[in-house]
Amino acid sequence: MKRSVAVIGAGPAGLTLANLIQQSGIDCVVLERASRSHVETRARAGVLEHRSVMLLQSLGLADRLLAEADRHGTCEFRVNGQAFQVAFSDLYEGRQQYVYPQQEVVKDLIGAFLDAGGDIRFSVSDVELRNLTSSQPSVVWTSADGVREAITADFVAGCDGFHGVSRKSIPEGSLTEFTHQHGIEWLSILAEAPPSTKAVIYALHADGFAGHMLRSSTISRFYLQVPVGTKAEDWSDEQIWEALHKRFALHDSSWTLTEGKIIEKRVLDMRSYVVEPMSHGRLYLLGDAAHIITPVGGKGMNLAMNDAATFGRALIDFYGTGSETGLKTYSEDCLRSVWRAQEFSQWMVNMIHTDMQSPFFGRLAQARLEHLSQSPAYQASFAENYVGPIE
Ligand code: RFL
Repeated sequence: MKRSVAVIGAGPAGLTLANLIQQSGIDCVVLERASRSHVETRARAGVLEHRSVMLLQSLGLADRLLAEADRHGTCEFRVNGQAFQVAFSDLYEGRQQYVYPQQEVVKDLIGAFLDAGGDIRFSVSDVELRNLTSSQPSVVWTSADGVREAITADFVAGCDGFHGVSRKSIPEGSLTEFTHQHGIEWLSILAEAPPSTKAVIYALHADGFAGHMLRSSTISRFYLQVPVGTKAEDWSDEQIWEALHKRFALHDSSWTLTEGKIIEKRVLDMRSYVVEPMSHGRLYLLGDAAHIITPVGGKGMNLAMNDAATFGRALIDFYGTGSETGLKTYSEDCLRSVWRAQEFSQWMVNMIHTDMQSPFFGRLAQARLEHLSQSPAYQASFAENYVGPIE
């Protein structure tokens, strides 16, 4: 079998790329380890930046999203029992964030790709990448029926997330890894609870951070800063609700938190990671395969889609004109956005946590929040980073 591009992984990065290049007549196959139903129901991110929505719209892939997604232009911070809001959309020319669960993005992208005749192989295993520095790399895998299959391609797009096979196929010493453990842990909770707020809430409390994220009219995601080394099962549902009530509590307000059935709880690896360069021979790494970021600021899915747009444009240029310029600058172009997002996420991490390294940092967090509550210039800078680049 021969294809122009072999795409490993059907997450936001792989599926955005596959749709983008297929629309330009570049043939590809997508190899996905999980089943279709698994990837279409896996709840993760929920925030799309303006730039990601514009990309999907330009590809005709945003109809359901635009009809169903909630738009948000304000977020709320709570500190010492008092709340203040930042109207980031007003501060950034009306650009908004779109709340649309990642699994719905994935569902839309799979549907559109298959409807247009695309080829996705679900439930594959033992994917191996070979001859990556030659002009005809190959990919070998075992199909859902247990048959060993292979293709040669011009390019391999490694979109298989942090734990995938793509990055691991690059010889040791070819990449530089940048990694940072934030010294904090979050318990991530998904609950069948309607949102108790119209704006995302970030609460700084003496016991630790609490976050109320928005997902849908019936589901909410919550985060609790927990001691390092905590296991999800250490926290009963009752303890979770008690901590959320306590950390979100406001003086002088009748605001209440609506509880619901907890359907997922897990401790998040609060680590940042970037590899440079994001390519090796004819293998290009996209999304979480090349970089992971804390959920603070909601950038992960958006960076994955930006990588796909950048690589897709480079491929279209290559097949259209023979130019390799976009392929050569791919890594550098993406890394600029990646590091900008990492810097912002780190800035926010430092602002909403207590006692990360010492009580000194807790006081710095309070000072930063106070500055944000008072300074229009500081709020404008926050808005620009929170909403994300324009393009
Ligand atoms: P994905 O989504 O992990 O997709 C990779 C796909 O590759 C498959 N795969 C393989 N396929 C074939 N062979 C192999 N050997 C394979 N190994 C893996 C996997 O099954 C999967 O389908 O990576 P991609 O496309 O780079 O997308 C990245 C995003 O998923 C990720 O950055 C976000 O989910 C991060 N994230 C958030 N991002 C945001 O922008 N806003 C948020 O609010 C946000 N919240 C979150 C998040 C991630 C979370 N995680 C990972 C637990 C909240 C959570 C809880």
